[in-house]
Amino acid sequence: MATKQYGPFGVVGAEVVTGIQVQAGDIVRTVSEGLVDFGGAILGGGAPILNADGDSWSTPGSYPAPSLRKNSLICKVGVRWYQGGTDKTFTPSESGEIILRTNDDNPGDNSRGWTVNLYVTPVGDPPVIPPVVPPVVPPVVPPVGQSGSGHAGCSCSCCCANQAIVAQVAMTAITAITAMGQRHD
Ligand SMILES: [Ca+2]
Repeated sequence: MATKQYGPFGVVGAEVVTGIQVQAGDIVRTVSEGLVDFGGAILGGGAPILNADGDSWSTPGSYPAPSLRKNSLICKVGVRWYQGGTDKTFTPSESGEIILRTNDDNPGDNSRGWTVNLYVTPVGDPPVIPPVVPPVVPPVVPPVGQSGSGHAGCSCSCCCANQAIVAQVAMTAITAITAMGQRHD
C-alpha cells in the first residue's frame, strides 16, 4: 500500500491534534525541521534551543513521556507515546489518532517551532479469508452380504420367513375356495 504524507504541522509546545487516524501496525515516520526554544532562561542564562530529537539529558518523571528523549518530538496514538524526531519511525500498537507535542513539562513558555511532516504506510491489505469449502463426504456403500430392504432373490432369514408366510396364506385361501366349489356340486 502506498505511503501517504500529512502536514506540515507546527509543533512548539502543547498537544497538536492532527486528525490523522492510523491502525495498529501502521508505519509512521516523522520528519521535522526547525528549532524550539524551550524557555525558562534566567537572565539570559540560556534556554535549550533544540531540534525535534531533543537532548540527551535524562528525562524527569514529571514530563509527559519520561521514557522518551527530553525536549524531543513525541507522538501519541491511543494511550501510548512514541518517539518522534528529525527522522524517526514508530509503529503504534493500537489504532487511533496521532497527536504531536514536545516532551516538555512546561510547554507554555516555548517559542519558535518545529515543522513536522508525517508519512504513514498502512500495515497492509486486510487479511484474506479463504472461501469455505464443504468437506467431501464419500457415498455410503452397504457392506457385501447385506441389503437394505426386502427383495426378490434374497436368501436372508427374514425374507425367507416372509415368503413362507405368504405361501402359507395363499395355500389356505386356495384350499378354502376349492372346498367351497366342491360343496356346490
Ligand atoms: Ca518549556
